[in-house]
Amino acid sequence: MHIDSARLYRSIDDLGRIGAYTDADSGLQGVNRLALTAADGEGRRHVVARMHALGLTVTVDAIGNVYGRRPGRNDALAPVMIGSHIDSVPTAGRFDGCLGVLGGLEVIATLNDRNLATERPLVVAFFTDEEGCRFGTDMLGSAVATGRLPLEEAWSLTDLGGKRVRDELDAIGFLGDAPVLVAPPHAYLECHVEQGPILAAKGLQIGVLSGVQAISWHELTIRGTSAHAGTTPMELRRDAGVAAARINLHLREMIASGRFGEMRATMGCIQPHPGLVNIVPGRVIATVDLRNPDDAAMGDSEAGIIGFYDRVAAEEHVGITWRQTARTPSVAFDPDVRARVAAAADALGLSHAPIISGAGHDAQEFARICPVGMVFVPGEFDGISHNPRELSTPEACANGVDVLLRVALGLAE
Ligand code: HGY
Ligand code: MN
Ligand code: MN
Repeated sequence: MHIDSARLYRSIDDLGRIGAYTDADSGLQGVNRLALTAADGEGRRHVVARMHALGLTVTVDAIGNVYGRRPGRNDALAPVMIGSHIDSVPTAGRFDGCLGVLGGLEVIATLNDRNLATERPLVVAFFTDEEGCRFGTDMLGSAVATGRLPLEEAWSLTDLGGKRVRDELDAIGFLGDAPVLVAPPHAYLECHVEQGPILAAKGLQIGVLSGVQAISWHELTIRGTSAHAGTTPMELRRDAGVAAARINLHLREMIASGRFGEMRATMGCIQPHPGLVNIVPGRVIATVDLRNPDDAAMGDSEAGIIGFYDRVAAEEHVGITWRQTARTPSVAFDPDVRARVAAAADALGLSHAPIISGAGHDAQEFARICPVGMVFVPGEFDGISHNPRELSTPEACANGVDVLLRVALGLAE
């Protein structure tokens, strides 16, 4: 039994048209469905309509997570859940997250086509603000659903414009009333594009996830003194821009030192104020994104960069305050479900290998409350992602969702 590859890819293209934009840098058509914007709301309604068309019973919870349920022969049993996200970064392609949600719907459509019932119920879900880049913390909806973040705390998060999660949920009509703590599914499955170069480089069709690396996000406020670029002697400056630049370069030096394992670091946001050519920036908002597959090395890298904040503050005569906006440890996925994913790939004659995810996923939140398995599919152009060039072929997507179908059926019987 195979899914309908053309139908799957059409559904990816259809959703990808919602929030579409022409990317100024590349000229490519990208996707911007930033969490809880009007475009996200439109994308959500599009997917909910597909859930209804597939006969699913849809519930929306108080953080805007959406669950589409297909009853099982024994409907009292815990369901097999297939989930991911459909919110995107502002410069996205059409696969990140969407492949997992639309792949889940394709699994349902394939079973409906054959009028096949399963012992356990099946649930296809998408979670609020997986990306985290608007309100500051990633896997927001799934973290609330699995009890890591309290609902009130999630509701009160604000974006850089001061808009609150709760108000934005209400504005797009997804401030649901279902309770947020999800009953632990029998298992949780997620199919996702790899978003990196490993599978393609090795000519592999499927990645069998062993887990996800640790993530740590800091938001820094660096305060100096805005001053005249021409008249202010260098020794009198308190330049917040130089302080941010030194921190950014120090991250590179830490990685080059080899003392922090496979550390990755990114200063994705560097917002100078007033940000004009002839004024020394008096304030900079900057973010630090640390990733590491090893929790001890992550801890060492956090201590190292925090110590450097103090050193730069002293040497550049600026004030640096920072807050931890996201922090998740490395997560290992369930060995039995991993074995099922590998066995499904074998049964389908698909080449596969274990892989650790470089990106965070909703699956890692569910790993605290139930067995979890993830399936990766390779991407083109070194698997580039968070970029409109993101592309996985129809065949690659169908392979991943075929594996998803087999594993879901095996778990649901
Ligand atoms: O940042 C991440 O790893 C994911 O894209 N939210
Ligand atoms: Mn994703
Ligand atoms: Mn992403």
